[in-house]
Amino acid sequence: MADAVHLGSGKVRELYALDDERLLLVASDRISTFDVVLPTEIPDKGRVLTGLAAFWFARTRAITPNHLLAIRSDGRSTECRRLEMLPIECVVRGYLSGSGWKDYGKTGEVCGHRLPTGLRESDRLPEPIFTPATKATTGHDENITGAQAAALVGAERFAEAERLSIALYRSAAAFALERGIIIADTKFEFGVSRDEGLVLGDEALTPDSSRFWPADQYTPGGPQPSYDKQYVRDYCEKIGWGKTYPGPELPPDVVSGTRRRYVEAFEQLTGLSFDAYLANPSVVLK
Ligand code: PZK
Repeated sequence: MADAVHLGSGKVRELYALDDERLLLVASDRISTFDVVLPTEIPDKGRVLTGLAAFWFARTRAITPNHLLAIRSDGRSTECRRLEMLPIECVVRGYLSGSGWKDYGKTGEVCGHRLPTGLRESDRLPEPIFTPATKATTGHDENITGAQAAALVGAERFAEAERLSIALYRSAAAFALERGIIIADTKFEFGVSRDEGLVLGDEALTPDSSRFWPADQYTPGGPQPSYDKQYVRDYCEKIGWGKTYPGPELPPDVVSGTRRRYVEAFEQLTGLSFDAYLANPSVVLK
């Protein structure tokens, strides 16, 4: 890291430049809930997310190339190809939740997709839909229509990003469902490379970039428990935190229960023991 230049911070990640062509993406153990980063860390959370994203990069390479070059031995840092990132978030929704549910309630549409009437919160959609959003530098990403997204990236790039995003979601959601996890929705970020066109970047198909629900508890008609963050949310509700900065410290049982859920998601999806990942992070690439 001696000559890595810090480029930016996400809520829970750091980005460094290694040279003109390569970046280092480092996932911390920080956790956010209700958009606030909490003062207590979840041990190994960054390693779980890094390992899961790398696992998905390896098993979606037939659908799209990606930016991953190497996982470092710490299990939380990845070397990535530097890309020209598209200025849109490529969101795919297979279920009606979050801002999609809100927009549907107001207009019957989500990002210009007219949906059937009578859908309930968390219902599965007849087909997954591509619901792009702008990248807000501060505050919240804003849902936009396909026409608005196409105006930002060009019609051809937009059509390709939509096709790849839907294909990635279908493949991953089917795989995860067989392993007891519903991926209700997910966000992809694509970049462009000279020779390969659109390349999948960022961190993909993790519980931080997606809504993971436990399939065995799925009950549409209301909000679903979060696979990973439910203990944290329940604790925050219990103590009556106002959901504005600063967030509360988490007690040890909430930390350990939450860590267990992250590790469980990793093990269920990859079929690998998390200890095997810690011993040699590259096991997820095989
Ligand atoms: C890139 N971010 C988001 C911000 C983070 C992450 N392969 C790439 N090439 C060029 N730029 C990016 C990527 C990727 N991935 C990603 N911003 C730029 C971001 C802050 C901290 F960890």
